[in-house]
Amino acid sequence: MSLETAHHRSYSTFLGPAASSSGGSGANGIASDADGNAYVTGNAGPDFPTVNPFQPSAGGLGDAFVAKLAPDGSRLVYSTYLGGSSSDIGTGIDVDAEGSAYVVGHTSSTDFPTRYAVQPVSGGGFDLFVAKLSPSGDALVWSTYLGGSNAEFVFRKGIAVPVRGVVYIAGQTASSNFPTANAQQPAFGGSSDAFVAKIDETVTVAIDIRPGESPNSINPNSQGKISVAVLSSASFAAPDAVDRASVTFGRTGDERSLESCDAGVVDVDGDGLPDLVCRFSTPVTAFRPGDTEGILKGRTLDGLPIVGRDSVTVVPAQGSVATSGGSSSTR
Ligand SMILES: [Ca+2]
Ligand SMILES: [Ca+2]
Ligand SMILES: [Ca+2]
Repeated sequence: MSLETAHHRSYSTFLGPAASSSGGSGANGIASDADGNAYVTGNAGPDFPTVNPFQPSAGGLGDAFVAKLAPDGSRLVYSTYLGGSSSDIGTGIDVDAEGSAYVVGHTSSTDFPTRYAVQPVSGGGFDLFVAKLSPSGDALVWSTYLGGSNAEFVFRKGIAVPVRGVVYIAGQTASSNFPTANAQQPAFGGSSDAFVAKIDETVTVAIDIRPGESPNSINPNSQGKISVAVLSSASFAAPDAVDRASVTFGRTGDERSLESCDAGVVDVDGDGLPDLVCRFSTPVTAFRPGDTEGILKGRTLDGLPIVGRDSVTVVPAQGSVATSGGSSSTR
């Protein structure tokens, strides 16, 4: 039977090491984008072919692979290993409108590659991994463990990405301490349970409004500027990671109030890690009496959304204005 006829342009191809290599490969999950590219994940055998890879060689014992095939099947757009020194198996994959692949699987590696991780360290035994690759396959956008002290597995697809940066995961856990949040069933049922998790890729950063001051007083009638520091942590170097031009700040976080960010670096909280300090136009931040929180939003240089929150005290405080005369508001 031919897979190519006058009406159907199709393909069928092997994907794996060249002949005479030892060990086997297998695919477990597949997705496709609007252009007809196919995205595949599974377990890579030794000598798995790589093209423009994020990880060009195996981390050790069996790794996962992620591969993108061109629409006609004749070419690998990219193909990369993904894994650490122990066993890593990719089981499910989905893709967003920009062509970024999101992969889920399970790993017993304690050195699985992580970045901007929700859970940077394995819970023990097998854990899930969830990872996002750049559209060209040569960068890990983010990657995290997800699991407790016993075994977590994902079988079959186990992943859905309805929109960029929002990932749903389903699988199986034997861990009574599986990490939960906003759980409809907070307690482990015993033996093994199913689980469902949603991951939002927005990176939460620590910020300090008016560094060195407390409380963080803001006078909305001021024509001045408000300084805000984006604080670094061991896994987030704010001066290097933040796209300075992207930063917005104010009562909702969407206010385009940016005046400037420091080119140099300063350690505002004295933890030895240089922080990023930016200044914002007070009128544009739109703070009002009664506001208790300032929100900063932006992106990392590789396009991940960031958000940070800190308390504010708006002066004059609520209740001390517009109390005379009993007149109603004009709006
Ligand atoms: Ca491995
Ligand atoms: Ca585990
Ligand atoms: Ca610091």
